[in-house]
Amino acid sequence: MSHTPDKDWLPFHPHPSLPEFAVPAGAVDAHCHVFGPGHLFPYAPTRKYTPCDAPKEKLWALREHLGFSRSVIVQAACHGADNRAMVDALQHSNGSARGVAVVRPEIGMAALRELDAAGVRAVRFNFLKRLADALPRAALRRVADTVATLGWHIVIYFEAADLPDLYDFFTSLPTTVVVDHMGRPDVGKDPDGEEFQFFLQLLRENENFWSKVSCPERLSGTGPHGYDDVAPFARRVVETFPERVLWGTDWPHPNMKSHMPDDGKLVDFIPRIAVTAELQNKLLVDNPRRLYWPELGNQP
Ligand code: 0GY
Repeated sequence: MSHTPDKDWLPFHPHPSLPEFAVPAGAVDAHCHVFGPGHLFPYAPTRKYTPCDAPKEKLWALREHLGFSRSVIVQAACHGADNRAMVDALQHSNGSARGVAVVRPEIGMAALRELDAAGVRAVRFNFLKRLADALPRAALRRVADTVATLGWHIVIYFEAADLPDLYDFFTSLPTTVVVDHMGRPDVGKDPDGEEFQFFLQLLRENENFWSKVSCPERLSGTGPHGYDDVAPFARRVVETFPERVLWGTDWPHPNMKSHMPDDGKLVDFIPRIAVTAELQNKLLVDNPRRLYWPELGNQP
């Protein structure tokens, strides 16, 4: 074993159920990760957690089991800015996966173009201190300006309590901006309350902002697999911004402590937040294709 996972690390579900909800043809899992394997792609020395390996072969098997066609692989914090595991997965995906990278501010254009050729279409800015040390905003701003020239977008991960401080920085970004997991609302609060309304304002007033409506398992206080407290928040975002929402499994569910979700049951949560076939199609097919595979047009 090239590494020892954290003592309280929960491994991904070994045998997820078959979902009852059949996702539409061409569905995209727009938020998932690969970890290692550590003996091929070592975890970053600066990492804040050490996971169990979750290699690309397991990701492809899960995707098929759940009925999805494509994946967007988000560079995981445990690999720092070493994107090799993610890029290797993209390069073995036959064009069926795109990537979101984490980069150092000093990265040059040649390295960015290599990532682009592999299928990377975005960078992620992570503001969760338990996952990564945030870079100064001036450095992030330089990265943003550079990746904008490649037509990439920016994925941001933050918690609701930090949005007031980050709002002006976010709205100054020059690209499409995708918010992870609805900006991690406190779902014990009222969706009509100040905190979530502020998040909705971010999307309403900035048409370049999108949201992933993923991760009920992370946000829920009421727990699996109903996630009843998350449903009204996610449904509100899907119905208010149907053209700017994405969904992902978040497999292999890093840093879950309360429970490890059954991925089949996560898929069964989708019709509770996107309640019509039209909304499901936008969420799972049209929107992610527009962002990650625009060149496909109307091809299957
Ligand atoms: C997620 C959430 C988490 C982890 C990461 O890069 C990561 O390690 O994103 C988390 O711990 O909340 O989106 O996977």
